[in-house]
Parts: sequence; structure tokens; C-alpha cells
Amino acid sequence: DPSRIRHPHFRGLVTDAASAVEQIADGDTVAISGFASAGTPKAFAPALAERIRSVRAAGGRLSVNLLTGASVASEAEAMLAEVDGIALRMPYQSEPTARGKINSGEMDYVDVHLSHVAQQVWQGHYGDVDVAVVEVAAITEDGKLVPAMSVGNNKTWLDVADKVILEVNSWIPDGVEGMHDIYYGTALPPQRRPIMLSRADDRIGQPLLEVDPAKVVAVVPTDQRDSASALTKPDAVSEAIAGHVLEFFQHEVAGGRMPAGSLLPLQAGIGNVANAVLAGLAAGSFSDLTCYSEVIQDSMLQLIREGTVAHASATALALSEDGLTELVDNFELYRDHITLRPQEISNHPEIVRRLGIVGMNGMLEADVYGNVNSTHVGGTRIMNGIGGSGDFTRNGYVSMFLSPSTAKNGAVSAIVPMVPHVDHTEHDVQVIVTEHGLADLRALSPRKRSRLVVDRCADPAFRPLLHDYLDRAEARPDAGNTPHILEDAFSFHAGLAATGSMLG
Ligand code: 0RQ
Repeated sequence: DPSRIRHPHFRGLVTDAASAVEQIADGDTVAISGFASAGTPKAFAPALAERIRSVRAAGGRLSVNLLTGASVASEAEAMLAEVDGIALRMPYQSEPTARGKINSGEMDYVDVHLSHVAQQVWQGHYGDVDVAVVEVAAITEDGKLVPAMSVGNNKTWLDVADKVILEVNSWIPDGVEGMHDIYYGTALPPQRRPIMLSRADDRIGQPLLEVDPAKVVAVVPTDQRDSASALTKPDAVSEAIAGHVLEFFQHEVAGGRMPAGSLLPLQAGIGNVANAVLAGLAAGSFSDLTCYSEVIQDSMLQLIREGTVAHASATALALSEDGLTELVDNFELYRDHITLRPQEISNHPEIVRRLGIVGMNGMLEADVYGNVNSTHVGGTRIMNGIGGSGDFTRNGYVSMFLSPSTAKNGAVSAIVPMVPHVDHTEHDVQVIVTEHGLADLRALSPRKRSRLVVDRCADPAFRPLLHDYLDRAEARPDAGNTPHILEDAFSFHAGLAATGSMLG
């Protein structure tokens, strides 16, 4: 499609994916586009997996270090993991094959705050980035790039890579041009300057990405939809959690800590709980809400359409099949209410703090004192990764964790005596919510926090066990500020391993 590749130099580089991946050598560090289900290069993973198979069949070796925005389309991740094509993975994944390889020790995984990725790569910790593979919507007359449905780390990948492969996807609606705000003002210290963004809808950058044409080695045309995010309908548990969150917002408004109507910019993780909270906002008395988050889910489109949300800023769209269709069919409407930014900016601690973001993320488990485990089942087995949850939790104005009180049909309690892996410490976690209730931990000492977390948030089946633990811990002569019995602190997890249930 000539209207997508408007510059003759780039038109001369058009080739197929099989030839493009010939540029990739064993041990290379390959940085690709993709954030959640949006913007993963479509032709790259199948072509690289095929090349890996043929190199191996000929007795050779080929695997790469794979850097991304966050999770990528799961079929792409799976294809590369299945052929053991990934030696090292960073910064986030959520795909079962890759997860299995990581947990069996076959794949190295470095779990990084999403706002830190670009600066860690600039600092050189990951060595040279040999090849960047970036999906774009178009190449303009002057050789600039119209970004796709996610931005992620693409600006950084294009800047730092030695060679660049561009996938130009003509499925992406033409109208996408102008929806992005690519900020080129970040640098390493001591050159750093303030980032002058003070509202969710501020534009501080430019709509297009830049690339040095001399680095571009291949341009691969594609025409494939983004993969869809699975969307589960809100159930009774997620609706109950949403109800507590909405009541909390009213309480904050009444206390003068949030403006009535518009609240403060909201950030919500992916999943049905976040979706239920957003859906609940539509029914409330809110208007002119803003969101400053990582991803935009289906429920956000509805809130924009209804006029409840005035503006949503993110780094990616993570939509279901229906959501993608709704977006593409009504692009003119959504483009004016959505800004996609690099993940350095969507998750930037400076901005999260300045805007006063209300962070709402999921968790695996919390302990009675408010430490949260988001990533490691049983303390050892990776689930997904910390993602952006740390960026928003540490720096948010209000930091909330939302979760069902139990998992695995009631065998696992989300409230435990001590978490066996800590992603978010008691200093960062302000509010915990389950379907049973909400515990506001602000200004409470550890001994007061623990009883509140148990009584408000734990499933009633686990409350006697948790109170018994706390009674015994507090009765010890050396109980201290944060009472624990180290020999018993993981009794819930040990019970689960031994009997299949934390109830023992
Ligand atoms: O597994 O489906 O196999 O049973 O974990 O749990 O309850 O569906 O919740 O989808 O929100 O995931 C922390 C993983 C929660 C997620 C986590 C099992 C449970 C189920 C999923 P099954 P739910 P969610 C950034 C946002 C970190 C990254 C982040 C996450 C599966 O929220 O990855 O916050 N967070 N990104 O059965 C064993 C437990 C368990 C458990 C749940 N205690 N032990 N298994 N599960 N609790 C910001 C953005 O803007 C996007």
C-alpha cells in the first residue's frame, strides 16, 4: 500500500519477514514493539521461530535476548518460547509457555518496573540492542513513523538499536495519526529536566516517531488485526469490590481529599475487577473523569462514549474483539479523547506524583500488615511480573490493591500472615479491597492495620486462623512493632503445599 510507505528510500527496503529476520544472529538483543495485546509486530515472531527451527535443524544455534514494552501478543510470545528462542526476557510477560520456561530455569527473566526500562537500557545494563522490530501504521513523506496501537518503548528501541526492521501494518486505521504524544525530552542525569505535563490531556511531544533511515534494514508490510485481549464479564465478586471502591471515592470526596464529580486521574490494571470498577463509574454521579494509566480497556471506551470520561491517557489499547471493532468504527470520536504516550511517560513517577493518581491494581496476596505480593505464587513461581503496578503504587496519591479474598475455589486466602515475596511494601500500600470490604491503612500502626485487614478483607473462613496467629504473635515478650512468629509466618503456604488448602 503506497499510501502507507510514502518515502521512496523506505519503499526500496520492502521485503518479506523471512528475509528480514536473516538480520538476526545468535545471542543478539532484539527489542520489539508491543504492549499488552496491541502493537506486537505480526510477521516477526512466526518468521523468527521458523528460522530458529531451520538453523537448529542444520546443527546451528539461535536464540535472542528479547526486550519489549510489556507483555506482547501471546501467540507471538508462545511461538518464540516453544522453540526455546528466548534466552533472556524483560520486562514483563503473561504467557503460559514462557512462564513455564522461566519457572523451570530454562529462560532468564528480569522483572522490571515498566517506567525504568528505557533508562536501564540507556545505562547499558542490557548491552547493545542489535535489532529493533517495530510495528508502525505508516511511514510519512519525510521519513517519520506514525505509531501503532501501542507506544511502549518504541521511541527508545528506535533510538538505541543498531539495525531497525519496520513492520507497516495497513490494518491500523488511517485516523490513528495524531493520537500519539511522543516526548523526546527525557535524558539521563545530570541532564534531566522537569517533564512539563500537569494534566492527563496535556500534549508535550510530537505525534510521530523518529528513526535514522540509515539504520533501517527492512520494511515488512503486514495487514493483520491486533490480537484481542480476553475479557471476562464482571461477576458478583468483582462487582462487590467495585462497590466498595466507589463508596470509598464518595468518602474521599466528603473528606475534601478528592474533587466531587471529576475525582483525580484514575489508573486501573487489566482484568475483570478493573473493568467492573470502571463500569461502576458509569452508574455513579461522576463526570469529566480522567484516566492516566498504562492501558485502555473496553469499559473505558464506553465511559468516553457516554461522556463520563473526558480524557484517557495510556501507552496501549488492550481491547477485546468487540472493543477493537468499536474503536475502529468510531475512530474520530475516540481519537480526540485518547492520548497514547511512551511508557516512560505513562508510568513516570514524577507525573504520577504530580497528577495525584488513584492507583488500582490486582494482587496475588497481601499480608496482614499490608505488604503485597503481585508476582510470585508461593514466593517462588513467577505469574506475570510487576508491570506498572510499582510505578503507580509507590507514587500514587491513593494506592489501592483489589482482589478476591480467596483463589482456587476457596483453598487459597489472599490475606496471609506474611507474604513470601514482596512487590509493594507496607509503606506503599494504602488501601486493600476484597469483596468483603475495604481496609484503609493510612495513619494506622501495624498492630491496628492487621486486625482491620483481617476483619474487613479476609474471607470469614480464614479469619479465626489469622486472629489466632496475631493473638499469639502479639503475646510474645519480643512482639515488637510488627508482631510475627517467624516459625509460623508461612504456615498458610506450608499448609497449602501439604494439604492443597490454606485451611490446613
Ligand atoms: O489463576 O485463572 O489459573 O485460577 O492468579 O487471578 O483473580 O483472575 O486476578 O487477573 O487480576 O491477576 C496479581 C496476577 C492478579 C495480576 C495478578 C491466581 C488465580 C488465577 C489470576 P487461574 P485473578 P487478575 C499495571 C498492572 C501485576 C502486574 C500489574 C498481575 C490468576 O493483577 O499480574 O499490576 N499483577 N499490572 O487463581 C495462587 C494466590 C493467587 C493465585 C490469584 N494467592 N495464589 N494463585 N491467583 N491469587 C498497571 C496497568 O495500568 C495495566
